[in-house]
Amino acid sequence: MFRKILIANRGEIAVRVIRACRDLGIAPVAVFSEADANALHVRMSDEAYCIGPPTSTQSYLNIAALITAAKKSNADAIHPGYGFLAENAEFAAAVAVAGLTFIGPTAEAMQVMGSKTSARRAAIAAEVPIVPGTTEPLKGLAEARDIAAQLGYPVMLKAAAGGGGKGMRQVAAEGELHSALETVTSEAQAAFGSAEVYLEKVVDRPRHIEIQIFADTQGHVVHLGERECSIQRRHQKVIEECPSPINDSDLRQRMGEAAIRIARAVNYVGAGTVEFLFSDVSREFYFLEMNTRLQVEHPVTELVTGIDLVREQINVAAGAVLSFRQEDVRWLGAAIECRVYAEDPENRFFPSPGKITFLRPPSGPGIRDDSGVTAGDEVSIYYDPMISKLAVWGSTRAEAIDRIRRALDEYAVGGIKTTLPFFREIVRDEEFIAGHLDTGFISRFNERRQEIGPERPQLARGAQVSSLRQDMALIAAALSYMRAHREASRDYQPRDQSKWKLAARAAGLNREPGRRSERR
Ligand code: MV4
Repeated sequence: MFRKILIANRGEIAVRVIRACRDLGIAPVAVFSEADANALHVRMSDEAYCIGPPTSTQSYLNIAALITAAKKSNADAIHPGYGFLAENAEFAAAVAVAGLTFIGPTAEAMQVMGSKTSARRAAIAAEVPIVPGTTEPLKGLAEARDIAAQLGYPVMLKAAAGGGGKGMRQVAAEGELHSALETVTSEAQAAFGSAEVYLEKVVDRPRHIEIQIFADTQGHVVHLGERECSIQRRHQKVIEECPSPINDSDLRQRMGEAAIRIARAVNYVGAGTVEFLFSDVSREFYFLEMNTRLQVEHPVTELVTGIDLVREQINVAAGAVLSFRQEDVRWLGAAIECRVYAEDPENRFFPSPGKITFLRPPSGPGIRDDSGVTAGDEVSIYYDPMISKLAVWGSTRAEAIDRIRRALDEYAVGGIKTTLPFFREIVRDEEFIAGHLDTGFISRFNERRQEIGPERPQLARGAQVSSLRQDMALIAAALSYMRAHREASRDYQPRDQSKWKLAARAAGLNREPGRRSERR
């Protein structure tokens, strides 16, 4: 087993990997940019190395600086987390060349899955259904026209080096094909350094359902069931669940076996996720892409299967056999996760950097909060503004929804805007409760919201609360706290607070403070 693991990441996922290291008795080594010198993941490690200026390209994406830190610390292995270099084959190869273990699949498996066209060819070889379309790069407009006509419009143009919704465009009719092809081709070249583009037929209102797989170096490959990730905003997942509300054990088995065949086709090792589009109408699923990393939403699978995916990643990377077999995997109850962002949902999800002045995460039965921050921390503009993942477990989906409602109401963050109020509305939405989830969920939800209007009608959407009113609310909250505290206390308290009361009454604050105020 490893003695020391360097974590080439930051934020909540670095904290998650540190926790797995502690559970295994392995010393975690942190790295940090100049902006993160005081970050939680640094404070939680025994040892930490500065790897450069705040900009990601100069720090968390700096392969040479990371390898230098790993060597200096005498680490045996590197865990990449997700994002940054997690799916970078060059990094995986550089780690191996430095004589260290990369906690993840081989560079070769990453390369095959990195190109969406070669991933589609791998799926065909594994006899897994893919979305109808091409598996070789398009050679030009004439070929694109022929194939699109065969597939039938609408079609989707996608960049082979893209993925996760980056570099794709829907084409409704042949008249739009020429300009769409030019746009996607030049965007692909600019964004990914590859102009390769392919075609897919559009799946109408699909669900995004993905299968967690796990493989060891001795040829054991298992699946841990599905996650439903259809609720997305601008191709970013917002809420994830396990199991999918449309799950039945037959579908799970068929998708799970398909995912295992794909993993075997590329000699996969470690944790991986096979994404499918699923049509409620036909109940067919189609391979979309494979993510060769631990995913943000892994906690919902952990809550339902009871398996620690990060610990298993480390075990497998150290050469151990998987600690469980397929028949040991049991799915119990339901889990739901919300990604909490430092963004203002009342202002088009604009980033809300700044100091977290107050933080009270929820707790209690079935609650898990994977956070990368504490009170007093600064949310900077340099990185993804996700500050935590709130995940809950319940014995049924209905119980999980009750718990996540309660947990979201308990969750209090001061100093910055967060997406918590947005989630409080979603988890009360009828369509969400009914499990009617597909790619159009968020836009339909936003339409419903506009019809109903804001939750608190006295405060129009986007309206600013003056700083005076905020201060008044703070004083009122303090007064209410003092009163409650005095009433609960056995100690004698002179009832001589009249100056405060008078001042509060004069200020028109003789009311209960709003219980959902985000600012404290
Ligand atoms: C699609 C699609 C419909 N047909 N491909 C791919 C990456 C993902 N983030 C969005 N992707 C889609 N690919 C074909 N052939 C629809 C989407 C899609 C989507 C998929 C799942 C969940 C939300 C989505 C929102 C917009 C588009």
